[in-house]
Amino acid sequence: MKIRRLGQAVLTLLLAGALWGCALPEQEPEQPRLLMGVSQIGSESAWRIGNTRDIEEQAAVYDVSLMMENANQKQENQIAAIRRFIAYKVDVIAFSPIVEEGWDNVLQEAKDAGIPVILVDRDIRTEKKDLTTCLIGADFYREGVMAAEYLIRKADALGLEQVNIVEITGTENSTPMRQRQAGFYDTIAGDPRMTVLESIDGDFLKSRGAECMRQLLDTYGDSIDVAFSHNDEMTLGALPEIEKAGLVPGSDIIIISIDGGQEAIDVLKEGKINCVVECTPKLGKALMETALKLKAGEEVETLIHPEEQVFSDEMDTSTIGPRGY
Ligand code: GYE
Repeated sequence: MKIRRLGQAVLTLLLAGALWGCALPEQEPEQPRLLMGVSQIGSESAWRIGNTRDIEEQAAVYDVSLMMENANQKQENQIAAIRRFIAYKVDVIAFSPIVEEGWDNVLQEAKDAGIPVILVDRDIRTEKKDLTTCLIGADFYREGVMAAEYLIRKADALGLEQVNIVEITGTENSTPMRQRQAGFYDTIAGDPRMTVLESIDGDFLKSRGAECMRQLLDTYGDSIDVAFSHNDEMTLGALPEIEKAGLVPGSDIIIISIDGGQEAIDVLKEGKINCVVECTPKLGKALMETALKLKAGEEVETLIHPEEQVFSDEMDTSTIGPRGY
């Protein structure tokens, strides 16, 4: 008897539970683990587009909710975006500063609001301390060194006695422009064969790469031995200009590029580019992991450089796999 009553009681409880369950209001959707504001520079290159895509993909993998804003190559748009992120009280701000100077005020505002800032890809210059937590980006100085080391090997292989270089640089005052140039110049400085005829600002844009190359060809004609371009887009803009001038890129002029996007690698395989130093845009995974650590109050590495390599006519280029950007 007792046992039957107990059974009935359990059944009643179960039924009540089930009914209660049905009557429950819909559960709130789970909160994302973290809300991140990202100020991206723009869409100037395959590198940049690949970087944006990678950040979005990795955010989905790590269940991070993104507010992603494209600044269309304008510093003031980046500053406005960071201010919106602060007003929105995001957990973490990540941004890729178009140039190195001019961020002190807005970053102080983020600091005062208690929001950690992660630098992605490029660095800032400031007198103030602790405005940002860390930098996740390539070692641009090393990229410049690798480009110059390739050139020295190439000059040796061809037995060149004099090497006239033209340089098309990335955006003035940006970290990759400054450091790629410094690494390249420091490395060729010890080689008396090397002369930089001229360096012009191509702003990392394909159209500017073409303009710069036209101008350089007008001035120096076929005395140019090498074109060192700070990114693939400018290189791809410059190549047709060299051909229009009746010269063959890859043999009449040694072409050195940086990034390693698919299009440039295809042209390297065709022999019109001699060397491409890799700069990977795949920084999303390290970014998400760092942001989650910051939210959890854990220590983070202050500098994360991805591994990079050199692709060139010194290797069997048919072994280079798909690049993904
Ligand atoms: O090389 C270029 C892009 O900051 C590393 O910016 C990045 C550079 C990259 O537009 O293609």
